[in-house]
Amino acid sequence: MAAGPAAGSRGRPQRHTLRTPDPHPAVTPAPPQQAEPEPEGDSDDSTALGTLEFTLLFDADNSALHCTAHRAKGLKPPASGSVDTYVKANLLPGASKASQLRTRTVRGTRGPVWEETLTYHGFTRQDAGRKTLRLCVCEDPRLRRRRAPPLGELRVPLRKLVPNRARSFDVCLEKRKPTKRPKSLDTARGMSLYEEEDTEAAGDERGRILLSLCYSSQRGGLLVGVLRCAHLAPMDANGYSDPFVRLFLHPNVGKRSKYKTSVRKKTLNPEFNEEFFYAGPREELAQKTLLVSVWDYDLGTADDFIGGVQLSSRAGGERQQHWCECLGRSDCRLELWHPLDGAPLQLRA
Ligand SMILES: [Ca+2]
Repeated sequence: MAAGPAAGSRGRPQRHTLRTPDPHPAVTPAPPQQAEPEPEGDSDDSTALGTLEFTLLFDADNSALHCTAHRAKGLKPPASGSVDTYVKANLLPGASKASQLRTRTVRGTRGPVWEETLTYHGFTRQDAGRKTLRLCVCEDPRLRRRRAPPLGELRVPLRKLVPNRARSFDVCLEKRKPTKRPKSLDTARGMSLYEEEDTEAAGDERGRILLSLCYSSQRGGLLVGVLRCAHLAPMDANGYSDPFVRLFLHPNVGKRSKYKTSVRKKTLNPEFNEEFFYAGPREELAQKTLLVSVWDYDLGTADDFIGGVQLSSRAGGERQQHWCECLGRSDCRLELWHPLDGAPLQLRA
């Protein structure tokens, strides 16, 4: 896939200005009848749609991207006249419900103040190097049948972020650019592919899982933590999944080998924080294979497989490192994000 910014993000009159964050942000939106002043010194097309103030923080240690939407100014009212707005965030390429976050709606003002932080969990340095954040200011569609186009949008290539340092922006909104329609609309699954313009990187479309491993010398066994998943593939018609995770340690003859987490309903970014225990000597466990699979729970029919990952001393890459480092010593807890494979898990001989 292309590592550069999303198409069309170059050479636009977009201004990313560094500013000191306001320690006492105003929290009261302007009254609806009061017109917002236009941004000063600029009345050309670049400011016609208004501006958006936001702060980005890439927390590299916790693999999280925080986007705080502060406020918009000078929004252009739609034909209907009312301005009830929220901010929608997507990571490109691969915009989908799995990577979509939104703020609450602020009603009746061209200068909405949200002061709300949206967080992408499982956001890695690799993501920062190749992803672009798209922020759209949208009308609340609740009372409208058709979804209106956004009032304006902007894009930030995330490779510019310095890890662990907050950066504030005050950027002019632009018109949504026309995008190519995909060849086939998967409407049966309700996937929001209509606004797709980029394809997801191969091997990342199933989502990822955060696992912790620790060999406990006190308890004499391996503790496996299923912490959370991120950007899971949607399997249900509503565009979401009802995920749960299965664990299987192989071979584990005569001992408990299988576990599963509880089901999290209607989410693509579930948090589990559940821990499971496999008894046995460290050297013996190190020779086994842990199969981790994520499933979409379906009432009355077979559950759908979303993706899986296999950890063992023969797995290769980070899957092998994670396993070997935690079983190579005692009482060392390591957390790591693993991308999920879409192919069903098969035990290697
Ligand atoms: Ca389901």
